[in-house]
Amino acid sequence: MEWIYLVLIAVVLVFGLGVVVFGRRRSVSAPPSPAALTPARESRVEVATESALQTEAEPEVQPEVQPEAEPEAEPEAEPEVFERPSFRAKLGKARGALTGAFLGIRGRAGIVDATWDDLEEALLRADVGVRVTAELLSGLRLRVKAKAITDPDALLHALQAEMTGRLAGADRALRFEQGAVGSPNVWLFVGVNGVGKTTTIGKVAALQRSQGHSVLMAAGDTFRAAAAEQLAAWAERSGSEFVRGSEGGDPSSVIFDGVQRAAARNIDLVLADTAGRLHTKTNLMEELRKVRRVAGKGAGRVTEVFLVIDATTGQNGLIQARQFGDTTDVTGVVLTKLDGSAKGGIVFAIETELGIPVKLVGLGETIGDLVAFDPDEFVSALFADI
Ligand SMILES: Nc1nc2c(ncn2[C@@H]2O[C@H](COP(=O)(O)OP(=O)(O)OP(=O)(O)O)[C@@H](O)[C@H]2O)c(=O)[nH]1
Ligand SMILES: [Mg+2]
Repeated sequence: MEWIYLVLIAVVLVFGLGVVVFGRRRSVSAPPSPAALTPARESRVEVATESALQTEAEPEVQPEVQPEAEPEAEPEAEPEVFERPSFRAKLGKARGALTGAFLGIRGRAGIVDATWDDLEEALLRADVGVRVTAELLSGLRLRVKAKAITDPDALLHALQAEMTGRLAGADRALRFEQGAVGSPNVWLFVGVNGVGKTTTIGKVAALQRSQGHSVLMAAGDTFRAAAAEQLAAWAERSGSEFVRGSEGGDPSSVIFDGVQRAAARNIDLVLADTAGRLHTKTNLMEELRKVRRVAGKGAGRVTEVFLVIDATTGQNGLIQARQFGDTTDVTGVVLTKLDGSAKGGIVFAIETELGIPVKLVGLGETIGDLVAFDPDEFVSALFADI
């Protein structure tokens, strides 16, 4: 009987030992609980979704959990490559205003009184202005009288040369100073409502980015929220950084902040938008004077103040230029919408009467439709159909 007890005890011992060993093996090969990884995954998502533009501070990273979770810089948009539009192709309307008169003049056998009347009317209609028209014609009359010019063809060629000559010699280079690091160039855009300031900033940004400059846009038009959004879309399109303030806020401080941000990030160029305003509104012009002053107070240097003028406005553009020039020390004019205007002659009035160079010309609504003003090409385009 005793041996039966001994056998039973042995069986129980062997079974117990087996259970202990098997249990240990299971606990060694079990996978870690999913909860152990959760914090690492969360920190990654946070870093990846944080926009570099929206935060001042560097996003926090937890190297001991996920050393590879470095914040990835937003890939900068590649500068767009676009074809430069030609004056000749875009100035159909401006040319049309002159072509009819020129063809009438060429159709006559000689230079007669009606020739001078036609010329005068055409130049005034093209917005060349009373003073410049009178000067151009009196010079030509003297040459005809002296028999230096004897036929209508020669007269028109002489007019073309005179017009080109009047625009020669102006310094149209865009002022960009290669300065100390952290001291961006600031280009300010001013003008009356709807002339094309914001659109021009978008086009200028694209051009400057394609030339290798880094650009920040400051939404100094705090008058309407939509204005900042319009500028933000151009910033995204051109791969520029963007700073805005609150609606109704002080435009000077938005632009000042933009300049400081650009300086901190070693950005080369700040393009500052402003709200459109009538040159006759004294308080708004005073606000602009302050914007101009404050823009140069911080780390940046205001190297250009562009007055944007809509070519379809005609002679009123001259009055605008005078007022804005007095208030903000305008350094150059951007003449927009020349593609849709028969009044390109305003270029002559602005340059001759005010001495402000036309530096850029808008030839359409798309990002590539901005060109450096080239007087030869411009005047040739006006005379192209004769
Ligand atoms: N055809 C043509 N249209 C242009 C040109 N430049 C601007 N525009 C158009 O003009 C309109 C007004 O342009 P904006 O850039 O909003 O003008 P703005 O001066 O910023 O206007 P405010 O901010 O309201 O003062 C838009 O429809 C532009 O597409 C140009 O060179 N040619
Ligand atoms: Mg605007």
